[in-house]
Amino acid sequence: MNKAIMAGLLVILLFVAGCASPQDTSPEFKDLSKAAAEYCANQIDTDQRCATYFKELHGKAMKNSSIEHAQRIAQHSMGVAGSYSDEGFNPTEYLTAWNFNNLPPEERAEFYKETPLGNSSLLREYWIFAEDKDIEIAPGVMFPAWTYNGQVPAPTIRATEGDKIRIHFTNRGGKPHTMHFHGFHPANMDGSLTEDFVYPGQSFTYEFDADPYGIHLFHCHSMPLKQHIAKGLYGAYIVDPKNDTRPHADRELVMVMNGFDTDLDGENDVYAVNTQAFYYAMNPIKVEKNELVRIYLVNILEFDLMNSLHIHATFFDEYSTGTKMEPNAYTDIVSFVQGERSILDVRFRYPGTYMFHAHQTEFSELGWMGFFEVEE
Ligand SMILES: [Cu+2]
Repeated sequence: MNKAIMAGLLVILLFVAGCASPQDTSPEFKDLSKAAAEYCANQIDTDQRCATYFKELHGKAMKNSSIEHAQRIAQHSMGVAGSYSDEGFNPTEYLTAWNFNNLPPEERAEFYKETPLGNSSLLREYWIFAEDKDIEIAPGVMFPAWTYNGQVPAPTIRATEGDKIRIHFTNRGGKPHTMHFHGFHPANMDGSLTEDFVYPGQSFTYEFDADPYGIHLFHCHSMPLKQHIAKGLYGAYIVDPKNDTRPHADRELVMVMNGFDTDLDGENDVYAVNTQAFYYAMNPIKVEKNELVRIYLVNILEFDLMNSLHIHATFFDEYSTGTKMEPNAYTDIVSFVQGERSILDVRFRYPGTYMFHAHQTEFSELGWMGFFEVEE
């Protein structure tokens, strides 16, 4: 993905957020969109014509066009295909999907099973497979990924402290893979040494206790490690505390910060939270005013040393690694190295549309930017 194109897309998304009215398919509107896109696509020099065209377009859009329409035209003018395919991975669904709760019961039973253990905890069994699959990382841009269960990030695994986790893992991919979990487990469950590699066609069963409570992650630990992570083999692992004294969360969201190296030069070309560049800019995350939104945030970004999340117009409690009942910070930005993660408790005081993004502006211009839509 060309940087200038994505920068232009960002500008357009910023612009169109907030305008809503009937459609305008007039040639005049199209030309304005095209011109605006052209003059705003240079992220080095600010062209005055960018502001002029957008100002004019803004006025028209407010009167005559819908957000979707302006967005589609602007994206097309810049050579970015209009929208994500409706099939396959859905980042909105991913936010609140754990233990395959997004699947209908019969289908869910193929991948997840709970058995009471008698001591008020559960045996949670998962059926996970590695599979090579092309995934969509920007509108119309496919990436040849290595996945767990055909998606990046992998399905989220969630248990309560003290539960037993058993994972039936099968490698249907083309390289040796493993599942390496952060958390307590015996050495032979670590999935990180050569003897732990699960070769194509083979299976392995991982078993360990859910401990400690917090927000964790899992990823392939096969070699070369950076390739196996960059290709998409990772997911979030949440362990809920047995005795929870934190405020009750009204809404919970899983966010995994990642990126993709599309030209194999060891640098990311597309950045995102939950894989699809600008997805939550096009499809804002709906929350309610004053409710407690709990975000389980994980950074798995390869190649870049740091990543970050900044949320506009609010502050949040940060529970670093989620392993204590008391927050360790009250802030509006967190910065993570790879593998670092936190639970963030956020409330929005005012209704409206608020941006969230990496505060490395390069990352946000290449896709790592979205919106919360706060409703009354
Ligand atoms: Cu692997």
